[in-house]
Order: sequence, then C-alpha cells, then structure tokens
Amino acid sequence: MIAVAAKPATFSFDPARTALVIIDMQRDFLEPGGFGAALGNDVSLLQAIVPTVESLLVLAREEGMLVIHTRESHLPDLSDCAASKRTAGAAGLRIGDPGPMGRILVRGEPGNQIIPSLAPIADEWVVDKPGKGMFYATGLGDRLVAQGVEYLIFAGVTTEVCVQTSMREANDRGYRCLLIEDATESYFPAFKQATLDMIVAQGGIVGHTATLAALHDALTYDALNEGKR
Ligand code: TIU
Repeated sequence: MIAVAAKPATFSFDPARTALVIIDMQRDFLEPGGFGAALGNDVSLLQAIVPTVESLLVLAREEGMLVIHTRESHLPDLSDCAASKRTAGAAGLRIGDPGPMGRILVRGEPGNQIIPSLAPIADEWVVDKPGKGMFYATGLGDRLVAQGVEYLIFAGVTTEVCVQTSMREANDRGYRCLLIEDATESYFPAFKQATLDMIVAQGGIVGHTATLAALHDALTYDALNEGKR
C-alpha cells in the first residue's frame, strides 16, 4: 500500500486497484469559444492547471495505473440532453448551438475533444457522459467493478461541478477517493476552495485531498530502503 500525506488524514491505496480519473479537460471548458466561455466564464483560469495535470498523467502512466478520461458530451441529436440543460444559458450559446469550435458540447466536434497535451493513449478509457457525474448514464460503474478498481484519484474541471459530482457518486458507490488539489480548478476560486474544504470536512465525508507533490513523494518513496524507489 502507498500512503499519501493528505487531508483530513493519510490516504492509503494500492496502485494496482486504482484508477486516475481526469474529468472533462476538454477544449469546450478550457479554450475560448466553447461551453465554458458561452456560460460567461474566464477560461484562462482553468488553463493554469494544465502542466500539473500533465505531470499527474505521466506519473500514473509510469505507475501502470488505469487512466480514465471523461468528456461531457451529447449526441448530435441531443436526445441525451435533458430539457433543463438544453434550455439553460443565453439563446445562441446553448448546448448544440454552433460555435467557433463546432457545436457546443456535442460529441465529435473539435471543441468537445480533450486538449492535445492530455490526449488519451491506447488502453486508457474515454467515457462520454451526458451529465455532470461520471456514473450517470455511462456504464462506467459496471466496468470499474469488472476491473476490480477500489480507489479513485481525481483531477480535472470544474472542481465544484463535474469533479465534485463524480466524486460524490463514487463515494456513494464505496470507492475511496483522493482529489489532487493543484490538478483541479474552477472558474470561481472561492468555489474551488469551498469544495476542497467540504470534501474533507467531517472526517472526510466525501473523500481526501492532497497535492500532486504529496502523491509523487508517496509513490517514489521506498519505505524499506528509506529512500527513493
Ligand atoms: N460550468 C461548469 O463549471 N462546469 C460544467 O458545466 N461542466 C464541468 O464541470 N465539466
């Protein structure tokens, strides 16, 4: 087991039974002209975490961990988009409307792709999700059970929306969850901080949080030899 210095207490996990989940690092949320910008947000805030998420992805690949990438996306006919979601936002800037990167939040469009520096590679899972949570209407739950996964390490955007919803869904399903604090971001810094705080409150009511450095140190420390692996 690997022991990470985390909040509210040490997070212990077995990398062989762990998946890294990178939530929605898509052009639609990180670049001008996508869904995030259509909602009136400053997307540059989210771009700041890209190098950290890249390092986390490299670390997980080096450890041979399962990597899961999610994309918030809808079918071109929007049959999987709830009316409450379809009609939100300003007319002309809603899900399915044409934008500079193609139809907003529609599967297969340029804006819906994961940013190039975090692109999935062979054997990594790509999960298209019509909701905020990664379990809702995706079939991911059955796949994780079949794979024997017990621990989930989370990164991605946005902290209080799709990341937190996915983490809460996972918590209800019995997964032990760790959110990497500097590998997640929100359009609203106060919401990010509040989310980190509420996850670890009450003895870790939703899960644990830690920095990438703490995860890296834990994975590279050899307890037997009291040094780096
Ligand atoms: N608007 C916002 O903060 N987030 C989303 O709509 N989706 C995700 O968080 N991926």
